[in-house]
Amino acid sequence: MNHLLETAEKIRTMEIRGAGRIATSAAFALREYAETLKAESMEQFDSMIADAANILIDTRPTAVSLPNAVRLTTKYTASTVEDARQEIINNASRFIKQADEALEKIGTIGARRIHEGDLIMTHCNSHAALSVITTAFEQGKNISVIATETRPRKQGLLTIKHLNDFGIPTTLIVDSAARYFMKYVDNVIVGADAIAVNGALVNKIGTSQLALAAHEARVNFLAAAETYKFSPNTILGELIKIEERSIDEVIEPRELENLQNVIVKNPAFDITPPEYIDLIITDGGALPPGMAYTVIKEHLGWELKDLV
Ligand code: RI2
Repeated sequence: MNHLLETAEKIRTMEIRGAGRIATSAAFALREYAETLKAESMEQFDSMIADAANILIDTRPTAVSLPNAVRLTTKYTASTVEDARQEIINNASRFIKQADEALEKIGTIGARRIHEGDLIMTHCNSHAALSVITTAFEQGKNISVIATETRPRKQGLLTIKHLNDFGIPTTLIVDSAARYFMKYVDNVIVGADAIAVNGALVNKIGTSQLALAAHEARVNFLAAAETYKFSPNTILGELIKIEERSIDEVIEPRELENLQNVIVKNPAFDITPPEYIDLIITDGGALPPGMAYTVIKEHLGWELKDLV
């Protein structure tokens, strides 16, 4: 249980972050937990696994990759502890392998949308979006990138480091400069924390402003998202919860001391409507947002009857 609790804490504090990484580290933690868990009966096993699943799911509310990974990993049909244990181990290993392969497929598919000389704008730090960019670059396309800083946690700095290591010419800008530069951009590519059944994209706060600016400037707006980031529960009409993080990420508490009339808000994500999204690059293909239901049904295998 220790490793699982440690993983949960690292996800909560964002030491482990990025919707994909959160999901695979949860699968790793559950695999290790299942390997060592001691249960006297199937009932005890069921409840221990359910508790572990909930601990992980409760760490961050928005990235649907997390509950999807946990559900796929902890789905077992066996009726003995040993068989169920093995099923979980196999599920976790399969999920981790498929997640790795998905990033590669997204890179290959997405790179076809990138052309020689393109200037790409990206936001935050998405391994899926970066897979598209670095794959296109490694194919010999002469591209460059504008990366937004991404306040408040400045994940843009991780992105510029990653791009620099590949040798990709990169410009760092503050978030508020996105529209100023949009007229020079050929493609905006961002990642996804969740995609709703209507094709709406939930991603790092500020994404929807980029989408709006891209729409206005007639610039392509692409999201890169593994199929396990689509949200089955939105079929039930559930809304994706937007995480509100501590205001300490935005401002030093002492700077607020004498400002009795001021409050600070720190939503971590926003929602981009499907009308502003040209394509979602998934491991199942480059799809228009309107195909979200098909992804949930065919790739995740969940239909309304499985959910209610
Ligand atoms: P990958 C991140 O969330 C960002 O919003 C990023 O776009 C998204 O996850 C997807 O990242 P956070 O964990 O899975 O930084 O593509 O809050 O790496």
